[in-house]
Amino acid sequence: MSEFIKRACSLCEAGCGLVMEVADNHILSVRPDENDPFSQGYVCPKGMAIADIHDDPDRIRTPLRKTADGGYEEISWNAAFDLIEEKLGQIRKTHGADSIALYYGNPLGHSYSGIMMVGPLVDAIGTKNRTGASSQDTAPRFAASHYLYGNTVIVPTPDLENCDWFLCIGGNPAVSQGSAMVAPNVKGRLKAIRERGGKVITVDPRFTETSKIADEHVSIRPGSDAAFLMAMLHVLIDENLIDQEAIDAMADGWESTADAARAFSPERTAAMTGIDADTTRRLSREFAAAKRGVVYTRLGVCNNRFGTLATWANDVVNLAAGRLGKRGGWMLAEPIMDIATIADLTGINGHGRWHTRVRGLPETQCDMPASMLAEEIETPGNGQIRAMITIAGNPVLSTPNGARLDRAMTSLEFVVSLDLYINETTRHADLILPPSWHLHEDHADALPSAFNLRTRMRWSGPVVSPGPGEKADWEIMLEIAKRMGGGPTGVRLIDRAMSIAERFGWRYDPQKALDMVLRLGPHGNRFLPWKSGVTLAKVKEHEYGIDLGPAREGIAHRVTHKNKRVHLSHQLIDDALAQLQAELDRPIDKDELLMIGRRALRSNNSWMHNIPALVSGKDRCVLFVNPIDAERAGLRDSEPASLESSVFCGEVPVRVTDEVMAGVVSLPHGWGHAATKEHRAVAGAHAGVSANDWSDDQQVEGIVGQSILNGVPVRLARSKSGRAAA
Ligand SMILES: Nc1nc2c(c(=O)[nH]1)N[C@H]1C(S)=C(S)[C@@H](COP(=O)(O)OP(=O)(O)OC[C@H]3O[C@@H](n4cnc5c(=O)[nH]c(N)nc54)[C@H](O)[C@@H]3O)O[C@H]1N2
Ligand SMILES: Nc1nc2c(c(=O)[nH]1)N[C@H]1C(S)=C(S)[C@@H](COP(=O)(O)OP(=O)(O)OC[C@H]3O[C@@H](n4cnc5c(=O)[nH]c(N)nc54)[C@H](O)[C@@H]3O)O[C@H]1N2
Ligand code: SF4
Ligand SMILES: [Mo]
Repeated sequence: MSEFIKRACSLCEAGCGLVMEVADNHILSVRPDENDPFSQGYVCPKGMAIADIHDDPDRIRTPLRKTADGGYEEISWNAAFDLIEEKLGQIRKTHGADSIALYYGNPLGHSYSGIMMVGPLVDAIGTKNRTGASSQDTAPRFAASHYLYGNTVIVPTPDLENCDWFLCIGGNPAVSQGSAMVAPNVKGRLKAIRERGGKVITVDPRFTETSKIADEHVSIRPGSDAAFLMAMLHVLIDENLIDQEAIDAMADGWESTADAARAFSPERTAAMTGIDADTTRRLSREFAAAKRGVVYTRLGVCNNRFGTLATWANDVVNLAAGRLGKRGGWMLAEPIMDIATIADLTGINGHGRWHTRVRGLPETQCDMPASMLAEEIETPGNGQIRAMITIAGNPVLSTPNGARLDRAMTSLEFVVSLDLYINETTRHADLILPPSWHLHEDHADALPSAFNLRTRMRWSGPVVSPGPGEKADWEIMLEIAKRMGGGPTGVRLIDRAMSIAERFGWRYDPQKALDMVLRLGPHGNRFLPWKSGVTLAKVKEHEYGIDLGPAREGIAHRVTHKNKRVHLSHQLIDDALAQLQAELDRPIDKDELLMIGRRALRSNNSWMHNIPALVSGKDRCVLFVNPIDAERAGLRDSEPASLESSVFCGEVPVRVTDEVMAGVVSLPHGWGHAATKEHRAVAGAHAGVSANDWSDDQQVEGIVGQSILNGVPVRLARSKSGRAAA
C-alpha cells in the first residue's frame, strides 16, 4: 500500500509544495501539490527530479577513504571520525587552527539543521579561514545591510504581490525562482503584475527568460549597475521626484548622499552603462510616478565590480522615491525567528573585523572571500592552509580561477568532504562522508523565511527513513566538532555541560534548537506555558505551516541601529563612489569583451548534471556570442572558439545569438565534469567546460572582496584545433 506524503521542496528558497507517493520506504512518484496555498501547484523541473537525486545510483552511500593508488575504499563512520581527529588534531597542533579551512556550499543554506552547525564546527576548530558560497553571491548585500540597517541579515525584498512597477536589475527570477525573495512561481507573479495593469522591466546584458515575459528590456554593460542606479538617484533629485518626508522620517546622511549623486548625471553615466540618458530619465520618472514601484537588484549586480556600492544604491533609490518599507515596494520581512538578534548573539553580524593573511581581504558575516583559497594554500608561512573541510560545495567549479584551486588542493595534507558525490572538489578529499540527505530528514524553511514577505514557516517531516548507519549533515558536523574539542553550541561552557548531560542520556536535537529560537522569536511563547505563541509544535500542527500574514510596513521595527534609522553615510561607500566616478569618464575599449554567466531551469549550480531528466536535449554549456562579435572574431554558429582570459585559455562551443548584447558573451557555470566522469556517468557524458577556469581570483569587488563572476574580460578567436573542448 502506498501513501501520499506532503513535503516542501528543499532545493531552493521557493519551497514549493510537493506530494510524494511512497511505498516500502521507496518514493514511487513526485507531483506538484495543487493545494499548497503558497506555491499553488507550481513546481519546477528540479523539484520534479528530487526523487531521482535521492535514488541516483552514483551517489555515495558510505564513507569513503582514498587509497594510495587513488582509488577508494569503504570505511566505517567510527574509523572515519578517528582519522579526522588524528589528522586535523595533528595539523592544528603543529600549524595552528588557521591551517584548517572550511568551505560550505549553497545547499547547506536549505538545511536548517546543517547550517546551524557551521558556527559551532568552526568554533571547535578555531579557524578564521571559514568561507563559502555566500562570498560568491550575497556578501555585498550583507555588508550593505550591515551598514544601512545595522545588521547583515536585514535584507529588503521586493513586494511582488502588491507592486505595479518592477525594475529587475541583474536577476533572472523566471529561471532562478528569485534570489533573496521567496516567491514560488515567480513567472506567475510577474505576469500578475502585468495583468493588474503594472509594468515589468529587466536591466541585463542578456535578453533573459525574465525579459521574455517583461514589458521592456534594457541592455546594460556588465559591472556598471552602480553608475546606473546613481544616475537614477540623480534624476529623482534633479527633477524633484523624491519623497523628502519619507527620507527625513527614516534616514540619516541624506545630504551627503544627495550631494554625491550630483556627479552621476545620466548623460555622464551613459558611456559606462551603455544606457542612453533618455532611457535612464524615463525609467526614473516612471518609477517615481508609479504608485507602487520597486527597484530590485540581485546576483548579476552582487557578484560583480562595485557590487556593494550598487546594492547600497539600490536601497537608496527605493528610499528616495519613498518606496522603502512601503507596501508594493522594497520591504523588510518579519521572520518568525529573530534572525537579526541571532546574528548579533552568534557574532556573525559584521564586516571587516578580520582579514585574510595573504591579500588582506575582509570577512563578511564571518566568511572570508572564497577567492582567497588557492593563494592561502600555496603561500608558505604562519597560517598557511594545509587542510580543508568542504561541506555541500564544489569550489573547484564555483570559485574564480578554479583550475588554480584544483591544482592547489593536491598539495593539501588532509581534506574531508561532506557530499553526495565524488565531484571536481571532493575528488581531492582523503575522506568523503555522505549525508543521508534531504528526504531522509525533516525540513524547515528557516533561512529563506528571512526573505519572505509573509511571516511564515513550514516544517515537513522526513519522507523516507534512512538506512542503518546513515547520518545527516548535522550529525556528521557535530561529531567532527566534538572530536575537535567543541560541541553543538560553540560556547565552551555550555558545550561542556552538554557533554556531561550526554553521559546521562541527553542528546542534542536540531528540532529542539529550532523550537527554542521560535519560542524566543518575536512571535514565540517565550517558554511561558500561559502564553500563546509560536512553538515548533504549533508549526507542525499545520500541514502547510504557520502563516502570520504579510510583513508590516515601515522599517523602524526591524532596523537595529540604536536610533532605528537608516545610516546612509560610510567612508567605504564614499571611497567606492570616488572610484566609480573616476571610472565614469574612462574611454570604453571598443574591443572589450566581458563574460557573464547564465542559469538554467534544469540545473542548480554544479550538481544536478547527473540526473538524466535534467541534462537531456542539446548540450547547454555553450558560449553565447552576439553576431557582431562573432563576425569580428570570424566565428560561426555551433563551431568551437578559443576563449582567453587573464588566467586561462581554452576551447568552447559557440552559439551565435543576439540574446546577448554586443561586447558580452555568456557561459553557464557549474559544468566541466570531465575529471569525474568515472564517478558520475551521466554528468561525464555532458561534461562541458568550467566557466570559472576563466574568472580571475585576483580580481575582486572592492569593499567585501566578492568574487567577480560576471563581467570577466575575455578575448575570442577561431579555434585552431577546430574541435570543441566539451
Ligand atoms: N561563473 C559563475 N560562478 C558561480 C556563479 C555564477 O553565477 N557564475 N554562481 C555562484 C553562486 S550564486 C553559488 S551559490 C555558488 C555555488 O557553489 P557551491 O555551493 O560551491 O557548489 P554547488 O555547485 O552548489 O555544489 C553543491 C554540492 O553540494 C552537494 N550537496 C547537495 N545537497 C547536499 C546536502 O544536503 N549535503 C551535503 N553535504 N552536500 C550536498 C552536491 O552534491 C554538490 O557537490 O557558485 C557560484 N559560482
Ligand atoms: N534553476 C536554477 N535556479 C537557481 C540556481 C541555479 O543554478 N539554477 N541557483 C540558485 C542560486 S545559488 C542563486 S544565488 C540564485 C541566483 O538568482 P538570480 O539572482 O536571479 O541570478 P541569475 O539567474 O544568475 O541571474 C543574474 C542575471 O544577471 C545578469 N547579469 C550579469 N552581469 C550583469 C551586470 O553586470 N549587470 C546586470 N544588470 N545584470 C547582469 C545575467 O545575465 C543574469 O540574467 O538562483 C538560485 N536558483
Ligand atoms: S522552484 Fe523548483 S527547486 Fe525551487 S522549491 Fe520550487 S520545485 Fe523546488
Ligand atoms: Mo548562490
